Formats: sequence, C-alpha cells, structure tokens
Amino acid sequence: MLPQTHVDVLIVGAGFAGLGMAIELRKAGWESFLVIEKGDDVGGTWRENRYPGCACDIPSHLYSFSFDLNAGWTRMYAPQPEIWDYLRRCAKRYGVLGNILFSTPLRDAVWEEAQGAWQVTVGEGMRITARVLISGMGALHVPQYPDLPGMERFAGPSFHSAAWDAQAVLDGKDVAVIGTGASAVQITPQIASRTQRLYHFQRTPAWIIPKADFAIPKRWRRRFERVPLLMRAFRTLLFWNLEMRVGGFLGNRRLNRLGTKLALRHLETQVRDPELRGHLTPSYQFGCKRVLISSDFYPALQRPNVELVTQPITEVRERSIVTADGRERPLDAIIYATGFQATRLLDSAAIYGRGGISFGEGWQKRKAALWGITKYGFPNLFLLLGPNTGLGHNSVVLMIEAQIRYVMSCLALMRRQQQQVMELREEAEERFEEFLRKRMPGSVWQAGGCRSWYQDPETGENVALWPGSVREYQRRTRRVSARDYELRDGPRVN
Ligand code: N01
Repeated sequence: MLPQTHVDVLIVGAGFAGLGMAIELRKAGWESFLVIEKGDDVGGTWRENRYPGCACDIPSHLYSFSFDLNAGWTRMYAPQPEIWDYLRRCAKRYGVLGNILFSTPLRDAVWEEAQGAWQVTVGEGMRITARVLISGMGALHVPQYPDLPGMERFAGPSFHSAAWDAQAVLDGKDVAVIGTGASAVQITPQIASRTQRLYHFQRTPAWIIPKADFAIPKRWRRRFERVPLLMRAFRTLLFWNLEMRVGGFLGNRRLNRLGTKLALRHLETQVRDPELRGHLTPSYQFGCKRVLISSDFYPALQRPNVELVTQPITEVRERSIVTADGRERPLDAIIYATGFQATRLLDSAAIYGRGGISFGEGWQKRKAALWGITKYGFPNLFLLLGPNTGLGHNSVVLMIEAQIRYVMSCLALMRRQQQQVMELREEAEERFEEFLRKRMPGSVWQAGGCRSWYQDPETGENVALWPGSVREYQRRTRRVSARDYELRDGPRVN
C-alpha cells in the first residue's frame, strides 16, 4: 500500500511563490500543510536556471520578500547564486523546510466532491488528501525547444538554457546560441570570450535598454543593515521608478516613445555599424515583447569571433546548422535559449475540478481566472503566478505577495463562516473576463505588432501579463469579496 497523508493545505512548488505561501501559513499558525517540490532543493526558477550570467533583471532590493529585506545584496541586480541562497535562507529562517517533500512532482490532482477535498497523487504514487490546493508552479519552467528539422541528429552537446550542461566544453569551440530573449542576452556576453566562434541566431530583435548594474559598496550594505528604514526607502524609490513605466505599455504614447528613444539611443551608442544596427532594430512597439536590460549584449555581438545570424534556420546537421541562404556553419555545441511553454503549462497540468473537468478544458471554456487566482469549477484551488498576473515593468514578487495575502484572506473567510469549500461563481469569472477584454486592446502586448509568449497561441490575446499597475492589483486584491464565491460546507448538492 502506498502511503496516504491528509493535510489542510498542499502547495505545489517551492520557488518564490510556494515558499512565500508556506511562510505565511507558518506565520499565521497553520500546522497542517505540505509543499511538494519536483526538484531536490528550494528556489524554483532560481535553482533551475544556472547558465553563465544568469541574474535578476529587476533590482534585487525590490526582487525580495517585503518581510525579509536583504541588506546583503552585493549588486544592484544580484546573480542567480545569491538569489537562490536568499530563498534557501528564507526557507530555513521561517522553519518551513520540514514541510517540504523534495523530488516529489505532482502527478495529478482530482477534486473529490464527496469529500470536499483534493485527492493528489505525487512522486512514485503517494496519495495526499488536501482540503486546499495551492499552485506555486509558475509559468516559466517547462523548456520550449524549437522544432528544427534534424535537431535530433546533432552529434555535439546541445541543451536548453534552463538545463545548462556544466560538463559541456565550450572553451575554444564553435558554439551556437539560439534566441534573443532575456536568457540569451545574458548568456552570449558571458561565453563569447571563451568560444572560438559564437553564432548568435536571432529570429526577432529585442528592445534593449541599458543595465545600470554595479556592486553595492560594503559601507552601503552596512548602512542598510543598521538602518532598515533606509533600505525600505531605497526599495520604495526603486518601486516607483519601475511602476511609472506601466503607462507606456498600457497605451500612453508619450511614455512609450520615451522608452523607445532610450532603447534606440542605447543601440546607436553601442553599435556603430548601420547594417548591424538595422538587424538589431525591432519593428514592433516597445514593450510588446519583454523589454530586455543589458549593457554587454551589443558589445559581445561585435567581438571579432561573434556573428549575428538573422537568416532563418532551415536544418540542423550532425555538426552544423544550415540557414535559408544555404550557408552551413560548423558547430561543436548548440544552446537553445528558446524560452518556456509559458501559456500551455496550466493547460497541461493534470488538475481535475468539479465533475472531472480538466484545468485545460476549464481554461478553453473561459480564458480567465479571477485576479489570476481562482477559477470557476475548481473549488479550493488557488493559483499563485496564475494567468494575467505576470509583469513586464516591475517585480513579480510584489504580485506573488498580493496573491498570498488574497489566499490567506480566503482561508480566513472560510474559517469565519465555518465552511469547508469555496468556489468562484461563474458570474464573477465572466465579469473578470470582461474587465480583461476591455483593458487589453490599447495595450502594447496586443496591439504592438509582435508575437510573444505573453499571448495565447490561438487567439493572440495577452494571457500572461496583468494589464495594470502593481498598485492597482494590490488594491483590487486587498479584500476578498464574499459575493464572488459560493461558500459551502462540504459537498455540492446539484
Ligand atoms: O525566453 P523567450 P527566455 N529560431 O521566450 C527565440 C524570464 N527571464 O528564456 O522572438 C530562432 O523570451 C525567440 O524568437 P522570437 C523573463 O520573464 C527572466 O529568454 O519568438 N530563434 C526568442 O528570441 C522572460 O521573458 C530573466 O522570434 C528562436 C527566444 O528564442 C522569460 O523568462 C532571465 C526559435 C526565446 O525568448 C523567458 O525568457 C531570463 C527559432 N526556431 C528569463 N524559436 C531575469 O533576468 C524560438 N526562438 C529575471
């Protein structure tokens, strides 16, 4: 017999979202909760992504929990090992490590109406019954490989940016980096000087603005340590500096032009060759795809051993890549910095709600979840970093914390009303869908003339980003409206 466990709350994932949730439950005195984590440590994306140059592209003082500011960040944009360390420290400090089952992936979760609980199968088949299920899975962790003819024939090392092969020898070799997203622009500058030749394959150029990164002097770190208020003031300054940008993405043309100008000036300053500059100039609106920040990507592309290849890839051979113009470039290794299956993730998660409907089916019916957190037909399921809660302009940790507060309020509401089950009403979901529909048309994510992972592959609608400011999201999720939910004591009667 496989072991069976009962808990009040089961959290999936021990990244920023899952850990933050577990910590809040612990702080509020909850005892009966578990976190299942597919990896062997906490950290989520910051455990998984270990490519050279991996770092935050949001200032670290803002990219941290509000309840655990870190005076010790060594740089404005901390490198991955520091962020991973920070999360490990938080897990330890707040005493949630004992609640985490590592190397325990979610197999499936089925809502059992008769029990008013989720039946969850994990790892090798262990079953967990949980009254409340919280997804902290995030959107960016199932690698998306391109579909290139002959990919499987390549004889040298080839791997995805999120599954970096530390054993692969790149020094003195001919290497391809495919992609021009946030990952690729961090990788190319780091490895360019080590390779013999580096071919950077770009399908679509990105808008790139300068990265004001610098080491935070020790005396400042000491000041932050001694005067936490100073650190908080600094964080507030960073917050408003980023928050202001959202208008430019929501349709404010003047703000959007300012961003475009900044990026174009950066390109002109760093790239003198007009032909190369042409290849690097996007033809879509600023912000339509994620705006990248980098001060070393353009210089890396201009190294004598680096070539920007803009011809589409037509074939991968045993030791080379062929492009549409018929050119074949010999290669020892290929790095796929080609992103993640962002919008398909929840679709494919084996979560079955009331009446056995899969999350994918529920999503097809209506591509919305209230505040990205709750969905009709899925009682007692709460999503962190769910649909339409990503950000293109500010720190997503702020969104995670707002969602955690909302979930805590939902749990408190159930307790107060002495009800076991809470389900979003269909009308509330409809209203929210309408709200999204009204917001999107003027935004750059939809009207900006690009294709990006923010968009639903079928409809082209933005299903990834929150179409507003962080302040607005925080305000709107501050209170749970009981009218949006049906609260019931156990099984449903129709
Ligand atoms: O992935 P992406 P990413 N031939 O999807 C290209 C977060 N993040 O891993 O634009 C050639 O952005 C594709 O081209 P196109 C952040 O939220 C954060 O870089 O589709 N190219 C694109 O250029 C980010 O947005 C940090 O035409 C091909 C690239 O691959 C998200 O993760 C760091 C191709 C994929 O870019 C994803 O970023 C890293 C082909 N056949 C990531 N197929 C921080 O610093 C695809 N591409 C916090």
